[in-house]
Amino acid sequence: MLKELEELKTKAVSELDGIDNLGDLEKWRVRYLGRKGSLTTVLRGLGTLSVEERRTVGAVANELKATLESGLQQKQEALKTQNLVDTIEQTRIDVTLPGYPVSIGRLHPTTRTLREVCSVFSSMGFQVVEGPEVEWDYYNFEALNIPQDHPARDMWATFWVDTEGAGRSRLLRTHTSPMQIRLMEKTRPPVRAVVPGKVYRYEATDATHEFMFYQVEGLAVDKGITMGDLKGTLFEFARRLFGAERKARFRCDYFPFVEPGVEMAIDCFVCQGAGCRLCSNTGWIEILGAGMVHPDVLRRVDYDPDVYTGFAFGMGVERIPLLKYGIDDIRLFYSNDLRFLKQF
Ligand code: YSA
Repeated sequence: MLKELEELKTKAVSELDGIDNLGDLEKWRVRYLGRKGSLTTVLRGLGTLSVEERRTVGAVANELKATLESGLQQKQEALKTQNLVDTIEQTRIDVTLPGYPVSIGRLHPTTRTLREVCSVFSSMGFQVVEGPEVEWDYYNFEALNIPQDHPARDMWATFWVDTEGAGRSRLLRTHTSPMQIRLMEKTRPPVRAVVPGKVYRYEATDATHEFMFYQVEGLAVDKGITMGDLKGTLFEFARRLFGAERKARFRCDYFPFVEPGVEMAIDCFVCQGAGCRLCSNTGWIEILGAGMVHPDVLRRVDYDPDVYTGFAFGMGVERIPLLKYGIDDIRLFYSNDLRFLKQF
């Protein structure tokens, strides 16, 4: 029996030495010290021995039990400490590593241009106001001398929101000019304002045309305002935005709400005026329509055209970065291609 205990000790201690995880340690405990474990079975069998044998074998068996229990406890503590060290190792952060770069956002080229345009006009004494994108037929057309069935409506074929009948239908505004009426209805002269905002047109898109784009409307009404003021203001604007070396051109144009009407164009940056695909072989890119506010428009808002005169203009905002940065397709602005947008 003593020999059996000696062998059991050798085996148990050597197995315990080789254990490197808590799962195996538990199995070891059950194998030797559990209810049906090897040592427990020996201890239970002591009753069958003679008194003399029981004394000797009992003492050795109890000593072995104490040895195994203390070995178990030491191993448990060692493995727990090792586990903790492993966890710390695995979750350790190297604070000396470089951090992830934070990508910095930037303003969309249209937003930058809008701010630039508004700041030039602010410096000339114009206030900046905004208006609704869903507009009444009355403000978008009727009040601007474009009644139902007027051919000028054709060039602004558009997105209707609802159609309740003459003057009471609503649409996505086709230009920012309705704000001329809204402004004059609310204020008495002198008026000097610019209106940035989105406009919408049912348009076949190409390199210079989008179906949604931005305009900045300008309006100045006072006593004694002339065509010379309009030209001076817009040429100064072009000089500040494009630089003195770029050419600006004024030409007659027709808009029902001005008399006379003009368009302003800047020489094409791609072909320097020689003619190319971007400028439709004209050498010029139109950036705005303008003119002297029509007397009927002034009368409609209760301004006396014999006392007050005014000029107005409406410019295409995307055409400005097109000309300034040499972008050859307006559709790039809203196609959300980061390779394009990150250049600004
Ligand atoms: C005219 C006289 C005034 O007293 C006041 C305003 C105006 C402008 C008028 N309301 C208007 O919208 N004229 S426009 O149709 O010729 O557009 C003005 C400018 O918007 C154009 O010169 C062009 O630069 C830009 N534009 C027009 N259609 C566009 C466009 N830009 C991008 N995509 C389109 N589809």
